[in-house]
Amino acid sequence: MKNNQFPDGFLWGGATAANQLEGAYNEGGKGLSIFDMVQFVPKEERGNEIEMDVKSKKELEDLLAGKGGDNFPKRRGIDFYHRYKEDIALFAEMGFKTFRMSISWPRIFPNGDDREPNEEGLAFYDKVFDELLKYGIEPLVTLSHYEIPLSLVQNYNGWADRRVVDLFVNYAETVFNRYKGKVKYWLTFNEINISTLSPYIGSGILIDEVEHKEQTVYQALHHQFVASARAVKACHEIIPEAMIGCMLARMEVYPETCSPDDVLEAQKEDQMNLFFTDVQVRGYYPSYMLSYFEENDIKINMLPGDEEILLQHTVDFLSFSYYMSMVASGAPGKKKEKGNFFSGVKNPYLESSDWGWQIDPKGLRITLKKMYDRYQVPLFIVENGLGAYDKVEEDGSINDDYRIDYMRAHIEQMKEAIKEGVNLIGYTSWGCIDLISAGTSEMSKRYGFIYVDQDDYGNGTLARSKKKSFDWYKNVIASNGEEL
Ligand code: P53
Repeated sequence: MKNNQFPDGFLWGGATAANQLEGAYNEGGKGLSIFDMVQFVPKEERGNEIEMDVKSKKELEDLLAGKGGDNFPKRRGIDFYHRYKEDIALFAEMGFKTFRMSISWPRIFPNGDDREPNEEGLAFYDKVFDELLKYGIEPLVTLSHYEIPLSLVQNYNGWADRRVVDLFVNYAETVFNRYKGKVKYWLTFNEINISTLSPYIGSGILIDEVEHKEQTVYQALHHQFVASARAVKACHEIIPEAMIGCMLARMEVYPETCSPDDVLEAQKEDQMNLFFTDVQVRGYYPSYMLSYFEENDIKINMLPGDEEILLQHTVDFLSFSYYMSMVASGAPGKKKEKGNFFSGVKNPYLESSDWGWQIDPKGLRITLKKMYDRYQVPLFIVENGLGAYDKVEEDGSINDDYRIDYMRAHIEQMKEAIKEGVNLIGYTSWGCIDLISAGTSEMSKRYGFIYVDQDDYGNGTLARSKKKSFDWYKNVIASNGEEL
C-alpha cells in the first residue's frame, strides 16, 4: 500500500443531523425532540457561549405553552423531509461516497418508551436509504445526534435515569433489524462529550432540577457509555458486516507557553476530552478520571456487569468532529472555566471565523496523529468545515472561496497525517447542505456546498443552489484528494 495518498475506497462525503435538517417536526407521527424546544436568539441578545439548554421544568412548560416567542428553527430545518430526493441527487452529483445523517429517535419512538415503533417514521428512513443506495452512496447513520424524545426529558430527566439505557437499546435494535440490509456504517452518540457543556442537549437533563450537577452529568454519561456499548454488541450481532463507531467533539489543547504549568494544564484539559474515547475505544474508565471523580466527590453508580460490557463491546472505529483548537494556561486567574469550550486563551498564531472559532488545519494533523498513536483504530473525520456568512450575487452565484481555502488546508493536513502513518478511513464535511446551526439556531451560519434560500426567521423559498465550493469538492472527490 502506498502511504502517500488517500487510500482506495476513502469515504468522502458530507454530514448532517436530523434535527437541523428534516423539519416536519410534527409530521409522520414524530414526537417532540429536545431541539424542537430551542428558540432562536438574535446575536445582540446572545452571550459568548452557545445557548441551547433548557434548564428547568418551569422553562420547558413555558415553552410548551408557547410563552415568549415562536421562532424554533429546528422545527422547520430545511425541509429535507419533503425534499430529500432533490438533495440526495445533488450529493450524488458531487460524487459523495457516503452521507452522514442521523435518525430522529422520536420519529421511531415518539415518546421514547412506546411499546411499538412508529411505522411511518421507519418507512421514511427506508425511502432515504433507498435513494442514497440508488446512487451508490453509503449511509453513515448516527443513532443519537443531540436527540432524545422530549417525553423522556419530562418523565425521566433524560439519561440521568438508568431506565433510559434499555429504551435506547430497544430503539437501536429496532433500527438495526429494520435497516440491516441497507446501512453498514453506524455511530452511537454524536459528540458524546457535549453533555459536560450542555446537559440538556447531550443527555436530556434539566440541570436546575438536580442538586449535584456534575455528579448527575457523569452518571448520565455512564448510562450513555453502557447504552453505547450495548448498541455496539447488538449491531455486531444483527449486522455482522457493519462497522460501528463512537463520536467525539475533539478539542486539541495547546499550552500557552512552554512553562510546565501551562503544559500540565493543557494535558489535564486534553484528558478531560480524551476520557470519552478512552472509555469507548479502550473499554474502561482511565485512572486519571477516577482520581478526578474522587477529588470532586463524584460517585459513579455502576451495576454488576457494566464494566464487562464496556470492556467487551468497544467500538470498531473512532470518529470525531474537528473545527478548531484550544489554548490552555496554567497561570492563576487565566484558567478557563471548567467545561467551557469557548472562553479559553486566544491563539495569536491563528485566524478566527466570524463566530470566533480559531482556524487550525495543522491542529487536525496533530490530533489525527495523537489519536492514532493512542488508540490504533481506524479514524473517521465526520465533521469539519467553516460556518460563514454567504453572499448571493446578483447573478445568483455564491463565491465561497473562504470555504474552499478552509477545506483545502484541512484536507492537505489529512494527507500529511496519512503519509505519517495514520489510518484515516473517511471525511464527511459538516453541513454539506446549509442547515440550522446547532449552537445558535441560525440559518445564516452556513457550512454548505449547497445554498438554501431561507433566513433566520424562516423566510425564503427553500430553493437549493450550488456554491462555488460545489464544483471544487466534486473535483476533490473525483481525484481522490489529489486535486485540491
Ligand atoms: P454550529 C460546539 C463545538 C464544536 C462542535 O456547530 C459543535 C458544537 C455545538 O455547537 O457541534 C457540532 O452549528 C455538531 C453539529 C453542529 C456543528 O458542530 O453551532 O455535531 O450538530 O452543527 C457546528 O456551528
